Amino acid sequence: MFTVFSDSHRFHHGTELKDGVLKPSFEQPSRADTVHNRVKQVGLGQIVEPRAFDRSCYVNAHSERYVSFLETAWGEWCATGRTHDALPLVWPVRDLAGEEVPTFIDGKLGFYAMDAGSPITATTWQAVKTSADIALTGLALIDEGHDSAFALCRPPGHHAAREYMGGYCYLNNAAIAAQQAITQGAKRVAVLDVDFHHGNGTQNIFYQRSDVLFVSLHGEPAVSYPYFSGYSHEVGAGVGEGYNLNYPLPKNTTWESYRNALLHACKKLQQFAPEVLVISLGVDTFKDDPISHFLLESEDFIGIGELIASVGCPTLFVMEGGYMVDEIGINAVNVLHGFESKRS
Ligand code: SP5
Ligand code: ZN
Repeated sequence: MFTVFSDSHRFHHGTELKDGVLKPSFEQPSRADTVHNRVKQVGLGQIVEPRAFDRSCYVNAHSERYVSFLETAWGEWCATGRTHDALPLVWPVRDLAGEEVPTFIDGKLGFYAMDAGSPITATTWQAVKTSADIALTGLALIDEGHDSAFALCRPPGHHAAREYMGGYCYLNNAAIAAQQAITQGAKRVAVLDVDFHHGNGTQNIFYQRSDVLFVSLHGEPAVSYPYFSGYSHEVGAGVGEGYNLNYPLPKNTTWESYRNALLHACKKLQQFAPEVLVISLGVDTFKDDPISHFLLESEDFIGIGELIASVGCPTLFVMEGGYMVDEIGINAVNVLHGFESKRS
């Protein structure tokens, strides 16, 4: 399997409020390097650089004004004399839900964010743009006839919605790739999200669409970030009703029940028969992940890949979460090996 990777992810290096203090984010550059090293170590296949894509490829999954915001936010922040990471501190919740976009950067940051988990630094946009281009390059490889590809994206994307960032995410890499497949003529595309966290951004982007099926397995919202989405009654709206499928799972979920849910999800995906399947590949379902509470073992990730292979369509793997443990490389590549074992 081809892997798409770039060192440009190192342009993004954020901070996060932890235990009352700003500290380096769980979403660290070492994450992508750990996965990259594992891909090299096991000889998964050729590693290629991303191609460059036009910003119009990000619009449709996101709004024009949101993409512009990401491009210009740091400059506007600096113009106020600040040099530390830009973070929002006020949000348009419920009756504060303004339709007007503030002109001052502090207001814009809140308008275009769901939480304070996505800091913007001087070079964040370079990393964010390259991460989306990695997913788009992976899709191009599949268009060119490869059965699968691994887009080793960082920063991750699945919490980023049409008009907001959050949860370490800025552009929704998986959604941008899925939308690109549709733009290029695919009639049906599916996104399967196996990150520990609900892919609220991907759900938001495709909620009213029947051409993109979104399926997510994740920690139940009552006790799991992002808390405000991921219930099974969220089934899509309008023509999209029935094309959004959530599998919330309880704390301490082990492989046996995870596997049952994934089997069910894969049957649904097979019935939909997508022309391309995009996997939001988070490995924060691992038992030792520092911010999650499932109990998967490293070998269970092979099983995830085997089940995904059973769907039987061209598959783009897009890297999402998985934090601060050496095993993220082993676990991510185990999924890819499990997949390949059933396909080649
Ligand atoms: C892409 C992805 O996996 N994003 C996850 C965003 C999670 N953000 C919330 C982090 C909360 C950290 N809480 C620390 C608990 C330590 N025991
Ligand atoms: Zn996650």
